[in-house]
Amino acid sequence: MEEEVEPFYRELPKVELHAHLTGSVSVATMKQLITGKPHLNIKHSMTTIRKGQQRTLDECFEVFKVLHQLVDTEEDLLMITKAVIREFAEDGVRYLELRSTPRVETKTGLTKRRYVETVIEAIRQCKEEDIDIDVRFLVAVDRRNGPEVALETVKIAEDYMLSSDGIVVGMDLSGDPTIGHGKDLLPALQKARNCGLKLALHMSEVLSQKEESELLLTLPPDRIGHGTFLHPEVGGSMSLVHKVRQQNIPLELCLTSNIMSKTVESYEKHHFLYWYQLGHPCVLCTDDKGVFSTSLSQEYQLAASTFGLDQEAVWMLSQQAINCSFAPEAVKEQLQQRWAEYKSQLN
Ligand code: 6MZ
Repeated sequence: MEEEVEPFYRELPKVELHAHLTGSVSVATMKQLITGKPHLNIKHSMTTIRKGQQRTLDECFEVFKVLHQLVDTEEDLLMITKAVIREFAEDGVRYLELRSTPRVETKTGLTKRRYVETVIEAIRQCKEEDIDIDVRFLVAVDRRNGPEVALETVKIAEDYMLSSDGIVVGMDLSGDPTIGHGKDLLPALQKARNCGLKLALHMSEVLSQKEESELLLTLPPDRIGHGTFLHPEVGGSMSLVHKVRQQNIPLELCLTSNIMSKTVESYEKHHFLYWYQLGHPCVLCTDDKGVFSTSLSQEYQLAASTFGLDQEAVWMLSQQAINCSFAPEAVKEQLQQRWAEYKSQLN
């Protein structure tokens, strides 16, 4: 799959803003984990959806359960995080925001705080190893776990935002969109916002989330994940579109993920086009590069071939993502410079 990507897309410097850690684990790393835990009896076909295959969103969430069984110690977590970061860097990603849900594994003694510390440690080690990528961490709330766990997660995120030298920058709201309601999570998200954490929220990933999206937009979030059903052509509303546009909230768009999990019918019908034509900030992302067998350079190539974008438009799409990131201003400026240098070599 990787060799199908043209060098231009691989060499293009890229920003990845929507990547779930466990879903980003590659086939190679997964093989290593499966081999190391034969007693779990997990087959590789249970962890990845191959090109051309599709699953329902429900089935995708079953895949995550299998993956969580495979990653249940600090050592596993450190190993997968470093591998994922290395792979993104090899794919030309120069700035990455990884998101992950802190988990407890009683059998191995993994706690939520050790989980967050281990991810931070992996990010630090990659920096020490001079891997050419700036990595930040968004602590994720799984909506399935309800308001109390959400509040607990916000507290954890707040503590590490203050002690991680800028590595923890925000929070994500994710998980099965058909379970729970955003209104119950609003107090926790409000609290996160008030203490300075940035918010990247999954919104309108399925049609039934219309009312919830209205509510979440009152926060407002700093970025929207997917936003598949926001616009009226697919059952959303102009009111939602207006609110998103008025507040200029960037959308994180994951083409392959949406096709493979059957929330979008085809690449041609992806809502990227709707928002892109409005001139609204759209950021191409992978979502779960391991589960959906993709890479960020592949997503750029797919967007270019599907929507007829030339190299200049592709470069602009990737450059625009810098300003949608939660990086400090000084980092954004450095990235802008790097992108400009790359462009001057292109011409
Ligand atoms: C919503 C998703 C997702 O947190 O263990 N996740 N949530 N929609 C999606 N679209 C396909 N893909 C992944 O990574 C896995 C977790 O990320 C969320 C789910 O909560 C999943 O359990 P971590 O690193």
